[in-house]
Amino acid sequence: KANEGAPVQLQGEIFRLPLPSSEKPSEIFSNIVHQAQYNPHFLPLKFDQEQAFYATALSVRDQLIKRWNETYFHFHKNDPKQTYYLSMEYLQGRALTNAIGNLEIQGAYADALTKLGYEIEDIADQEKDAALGNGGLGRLASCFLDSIATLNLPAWGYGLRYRYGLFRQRISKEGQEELAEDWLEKFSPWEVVRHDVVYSVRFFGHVEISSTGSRKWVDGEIIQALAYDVPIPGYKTKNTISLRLWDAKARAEDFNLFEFNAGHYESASQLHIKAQQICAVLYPGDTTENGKLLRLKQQFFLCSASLQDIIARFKERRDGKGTYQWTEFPSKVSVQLNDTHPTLAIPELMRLLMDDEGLGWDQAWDVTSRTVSYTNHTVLPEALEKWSQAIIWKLLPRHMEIIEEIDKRFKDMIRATHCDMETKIPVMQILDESNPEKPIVHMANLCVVSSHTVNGVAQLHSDILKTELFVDYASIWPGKFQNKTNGITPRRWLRFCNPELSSIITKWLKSDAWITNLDLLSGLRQFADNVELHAEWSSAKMASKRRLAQYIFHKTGVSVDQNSLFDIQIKRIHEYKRQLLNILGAIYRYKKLKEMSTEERQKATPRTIMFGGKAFATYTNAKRVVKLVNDVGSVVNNDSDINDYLKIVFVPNYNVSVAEILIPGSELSQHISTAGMEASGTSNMKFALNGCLIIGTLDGANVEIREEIGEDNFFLFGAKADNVPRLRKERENGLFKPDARFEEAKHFIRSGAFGSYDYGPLLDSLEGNCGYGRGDYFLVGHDFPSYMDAQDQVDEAYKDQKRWLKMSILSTAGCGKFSSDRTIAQYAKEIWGINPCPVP
Ligand code: B1H
Repeated sequence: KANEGAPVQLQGEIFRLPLPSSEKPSEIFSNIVHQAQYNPHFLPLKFDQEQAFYATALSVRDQLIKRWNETYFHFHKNDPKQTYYLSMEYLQGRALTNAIGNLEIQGAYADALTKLGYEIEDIADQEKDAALGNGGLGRLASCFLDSIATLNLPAWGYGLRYRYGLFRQRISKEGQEELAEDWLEKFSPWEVVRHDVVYSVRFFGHVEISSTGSRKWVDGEIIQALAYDVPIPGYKTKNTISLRLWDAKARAEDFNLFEFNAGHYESASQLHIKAQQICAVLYPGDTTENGKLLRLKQQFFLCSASLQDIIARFKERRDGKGTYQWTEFPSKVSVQLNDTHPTLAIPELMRLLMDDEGLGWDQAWDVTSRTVSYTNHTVLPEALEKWSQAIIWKLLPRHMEIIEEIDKRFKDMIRATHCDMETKIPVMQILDESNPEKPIVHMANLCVVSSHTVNGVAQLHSDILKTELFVDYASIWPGKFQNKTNGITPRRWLRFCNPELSSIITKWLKSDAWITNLDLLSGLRQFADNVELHAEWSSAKMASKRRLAQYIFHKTGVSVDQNSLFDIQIKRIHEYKRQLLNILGAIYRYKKLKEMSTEERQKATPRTIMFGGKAFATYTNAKRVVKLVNDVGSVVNNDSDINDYLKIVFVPNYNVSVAEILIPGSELSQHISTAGMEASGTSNMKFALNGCLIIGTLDGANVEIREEIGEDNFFLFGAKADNVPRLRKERENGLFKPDARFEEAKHFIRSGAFGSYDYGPLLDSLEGNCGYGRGDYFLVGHDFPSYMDAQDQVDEAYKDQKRWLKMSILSTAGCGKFSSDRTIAQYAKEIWGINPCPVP
């Protein structure tokens, strides 16, 4: 009665009230002006490109938030099963062009900015990359989010909000230098802090056992996880999902005011300092014990905060009969582990279910193992995580108990039901005590035992998982293993980064439906010989090459010939990726060009060989490769005899936005890892999609790309994965006869042709007895001759531009399979069991 006549209690409904539309071109201009005036992050004295970027981004954000709220409500109302993607890395890159592209308001924003006196490209160029990832694994997570939103799937991403993302690379005389990348220097216009989404995450402490025998983890340190949400818009849909990034902060009660006022500032705010460390950097160096502990804290922080959030949301859900039973959890929730980095989600979910919710072991295990699935991204032994049991006992005592119990029950199960496998227990068990000094936990084993599904990221890689790395598990659980070949989002990696080529494709296919149905690209095959298409295709490529040449000149001062073949290798610097093979080939090319007569030289195909990529700060041989490429470049690029035929460029600070310039301008790209070592690769897909030809080994997704685009359109070389172990053995037994060209290239470096730096240790890794990191473990010497032969074929093919253009068109035409839309649709159907839930 008292409330009669009072306004309707709006509660959450407020977010659904109609707003004045700001999507009309005429209103975008005033919205940007509004943001500049009412969201004043800067003094009102100037409105230059940077201010214009922030005002524009905030105006786009308003539109995203509107769609976002609708998506929340829609999911809430429909209550579908949801997937939560847990990843320590997301390589988002820039968001502005992507957001206005996905919302299809590119033209309206361009017009509004023109009115303000700006070009939209210059404004977009102001944005800093969000580089919360190292490489392919993090970029894959970001492509997946784009596809999840576009396919209207009910799924969220969870990650960490690192203060400093992947380091900024500077190239000096010494080689690579690393600098902190301050992506939050001003602020990020895309994130929304959720002050009402906060969870306590415990570290250290001990396990208390009650009189009834129940266990509880108590004491230790409590750090709070605070949610920052980043909206992820789908393409041509209202659906806008969330990437929830956790930041760490200490509680006010842990600030000791008394101590502080006594002048003991550090001890007064100890926990605040510790909280700041957790999300300070992506991948803190883990050569020290302290570094290892911090990395483990990061992993647990992500897992604990995300699972508490997932459980809180599950408890809010209702069907017709009221709240759900715990047994229904796996039919409402799926959790995907992006590699083993979030493995602790497994014991954390067990702990929350048993110790907080009161479930027994069997029930908790049933729920957990039907909820969690695991993607493996590498078979490299050094990347398979092994944590010392001691450090887990110290940081997470209750979780270590749970891991022990999982291991014990797994072994009991083998003995009881697979007694033929008993001898395999030592390699299958989760806890490994073979070195009594340092017992360890095998995270991948814990994942395989606890997940309902395990997948690899390309067919060859998934086969290797089933027949080698996880062969024994596959014999007891053959149905557990799947393949999900990686993909890339065609929006960012073709439509937005290469608008010229996109328009041509749309024109010839008479529709832009390929943007969400990439298989339609196969329709280009019928025009592969069409001279008109050739002319358009080549002029689009020239435009992108011109833009790339300008970028290179601006960043490095090297002027490159726009008519030369643009040959690119961009990826993390790693011995297995064999940038060393590429530069040795380039050195040999240089030496031969030097030795030629002027007439002979004039017959050569001019090339610009570009490298880009970061070396992990403590990976010495990788850093030597960076230095070598730069030293070779300095000599070659200043040699007037051969300048018209060869340039070698190291593009500094390779990241997502640099890739968006390099890939459209590429004609040849190198994916030349030792066979069996690159799980998939995803840049290979981006290059091929943009009409770039590939020189590569039969490794990772190269195998499937070659199948799709046709073997005539792929420059293949090198050992096959099956033969690699035998070739290593042969090498060890002194049966390897190096090619003369290989020896010549190495001698040339040793002769000091590229300066006085001591490349001895780098070259020594190619000599001697074979073993990891020595004796040419990566088979550079074995593959060198076939690599050089394939490079000769490239030079010949490029001389026939008609043939080259045809191959280029067929590359693009064959890339339908490599859309992350296809990958995600398969995950949704075959692993997650979720269905589209489009906002009307
Ligand atoms: C991939 C990683 C990775 N595989 C450890 N594994 C890391 C391992 O910070 N760490 O400790 C970070 C990343 N990254 C890559 O995943 C594969 O090498 C690529 O071949 C693959 O395309 C990509 C996505 O599946």
